[in-house]
Amino acid sequence: MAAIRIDRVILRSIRLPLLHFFETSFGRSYDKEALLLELQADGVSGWGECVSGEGPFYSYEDFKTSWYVLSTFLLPQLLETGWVDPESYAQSVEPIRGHPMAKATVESALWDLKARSEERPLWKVLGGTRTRIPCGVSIGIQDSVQELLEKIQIELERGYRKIKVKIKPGWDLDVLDAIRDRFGSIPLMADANSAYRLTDLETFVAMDRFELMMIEQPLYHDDIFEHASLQRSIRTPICLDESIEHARDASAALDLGSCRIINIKMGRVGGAAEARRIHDLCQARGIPVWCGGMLETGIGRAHNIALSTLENFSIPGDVSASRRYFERDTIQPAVTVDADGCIEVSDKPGIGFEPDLEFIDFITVKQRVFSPMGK
Ligand code: OSB
Ligand code: MG
Repeated sequence: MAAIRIDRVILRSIRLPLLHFFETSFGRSYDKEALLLELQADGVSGWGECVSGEGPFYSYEDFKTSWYVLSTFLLPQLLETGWVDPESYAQSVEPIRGHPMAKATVESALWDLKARSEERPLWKVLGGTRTRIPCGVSIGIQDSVQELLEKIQIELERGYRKIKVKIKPGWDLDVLDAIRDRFGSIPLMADANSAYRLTDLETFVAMDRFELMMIEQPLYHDDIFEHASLQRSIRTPICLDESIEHARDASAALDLGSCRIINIKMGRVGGAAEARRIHDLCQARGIPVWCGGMLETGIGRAHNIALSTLENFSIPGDVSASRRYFERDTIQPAVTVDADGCIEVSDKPGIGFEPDLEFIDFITVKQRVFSPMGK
C-alpha cells in the first residue's frame, strides 16, 4: 500500500430534526447536532462523526467544545504530521488532556480512510468476526406510561432483541412494573444516566424483582467505588457507561466488582483502538460488552456497526435502524434492521456506507476546510 498523505480536511457542523424527541434523566432533545469530519487523501475520503451533544450533560464535551478542540488543536496537528496510523492516534494526542469525543472523531475518520485505502471493510481491519449484529433499542422517557408501552410494542414487532428504557426518580418502579405486566419476560433493561445516589438503595433492591438484564449507570457519572457497594447489595447486574473512560477504568471496575457488564462507546473512550482494548480486557475476564449509542447519524452508526463485529459484543447493543431517528440519514443506504432484529454487516470498503453528500450539504450549518501549510 502506498503511503497515505492527508491533503484536505473538512469539518462540518450539522443539524437535523429527530423524528421524535429523546428524553433522558438529564433532559429532552428535539434535534440532532453533530460534527462530521472528512479526511481526504489522494482522492479517497475517510469519514468520522463527533458524538458530543447539545450541552455538557452526558459528559463535559458538547459539539461546540469539540469544534474548538478539533479546529484549534487536533486537526492542525494532524495536517502537520500528514498521517497517523489510527492504532497509535490516541497516543499521539495524549498531551491534549481529555476531549475523547473530539479525538475519537479524528481516529474514526483515520480508520475509515485506512480501510478504504486498503479496499477492505473496516470491520475486518478492526478484527471483527460477526457478520450479523443483534440489535436493541433505547427508548427515552415519554409523556405517559401508555405512550412508552406503545413504543415498546412497535419495537418488539420490528424484531428488536433488547428493550432499554430510560429511568429517573419518579419514572422507575411503576414504569417497569407496567412493562413486565404487559409484555412478560422480554429482554429488558433500564438506564439511569446517573440519576440516583446510594441513599436510593431501597429502589434498586425493589427493582431486583423485575429480573432486568442489567441496570445501566445508576450512580454518579464518574464513580466506580460506590457502584461496587451497590452491586454487592443487589442481584441485578450493573452495567457501567459514563464511568468507563478507558481500559484502566474498566480494569478498576472489574477488580472492585462495580459492574458485571460494560457498555462501550468509542466516543466516550477516545476511539475504536481504546474501545477494542476494553473489549479484549472484558473478554479475558469473562465479562460481556455491548455497543452503546449516542443517537448517531449514519456515519457514526456505521462505525458502531463495525465495532460491534468484535466477538465479545455478545449482548444486543443500542445500535438500531436509521429510521428510528431520522427521516433521511447522512449515509446511503440507511441502516436497516431485519425481521430477526439484526443488522447485516456490509462487505464494502471502509465503513461500508457512502456519505449522502447532497443531504449533508443541506443540513450543514457551518463548515471549515483545512489544508496543509503552504498549500
Ligand atoms: O446513556 O446510552 C446513553 C443517548 C444519548 C446520550 C446517552 C445515551 C443515549 C442512548 C441512546 O441511550 C442510544 C441510541 O443511540 O439509540
Ligand atoms: Mg447509558
